[in-house]
Amino acid sequence: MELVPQFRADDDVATIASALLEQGLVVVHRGVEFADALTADGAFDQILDTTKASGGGGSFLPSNTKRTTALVTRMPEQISDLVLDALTLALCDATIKKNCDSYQIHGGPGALVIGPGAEAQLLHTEDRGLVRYIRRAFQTETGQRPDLILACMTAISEFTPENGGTHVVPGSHRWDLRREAQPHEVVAAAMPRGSQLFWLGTTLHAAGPNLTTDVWRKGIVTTYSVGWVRRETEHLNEIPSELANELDPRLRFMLGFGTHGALGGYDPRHRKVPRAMTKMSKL
Ligand SMILES: O=C(O)CCC(=O)C(=O)O
Repeated sequence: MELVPQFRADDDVATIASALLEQGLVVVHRGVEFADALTADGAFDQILDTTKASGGGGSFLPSNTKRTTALVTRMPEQISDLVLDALTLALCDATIKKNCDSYQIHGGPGALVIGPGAEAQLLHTEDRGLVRYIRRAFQTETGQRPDLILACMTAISEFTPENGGTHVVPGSHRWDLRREAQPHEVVAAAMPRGSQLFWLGTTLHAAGPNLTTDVWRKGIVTTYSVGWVRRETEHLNEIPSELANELDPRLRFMLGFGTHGALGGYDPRHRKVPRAMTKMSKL
């Protein structure tokens, strides 16, 4: 098995899922058409053109990074297809569904674009925002953490070790949080436009350095989480009710317009809210 297991979209989903659970990450090659469908109308590039680069100076993001989360609002049709993609949902089913009734969109979908000169980001895990509270509330240590998050990076441009291709640490998803990766354990996940990198919420990863002088590494990142944790991106604040009403009901539900068991209810007599779903099973 390669360090970063590689698959094609028509490979057996169960095989892809078992490599994801075993190594903590996989790359799935989907062909350039997959990215073309997301960018053909020019909306994505327009969003990038109007987004200022930021980061650096000791912040979480590397310098010269363009990042924006509000893609559902700005390119809803393409994002709906991306987020509800059957293979992606099958991988959510195989990883985080066992720990919830239904999963949700945790962070993004957002553009994550690394510009020339950006330095390497510090390795981190996607569950870092949750695990500190789990540890505090349950007074447990973090040797083995449950699968609560699945992340997906779609390559809108080619990802290479030179232009900021995501750094990943295969196998780190089962490490204790205190273990630091050694340089020889870190791999740059190279992939062509249209491919997708999936990693578990417990897998160490980071944006790689962009050593080029003129290449922008462009990606769209979406994270999914079990439906009972607080989302990293609060879509209810970001998405206007009129747009929410037009969205695919499954997408609307996964953005938080619905409940998870007894969680997330409200009294609909007092405010006109988007057509919220009470149960995913009704969709
Ligand atoms: O841009 C990347 O490749 C990964 C970035 C990342 O993990 C983050 O900003 O949280």
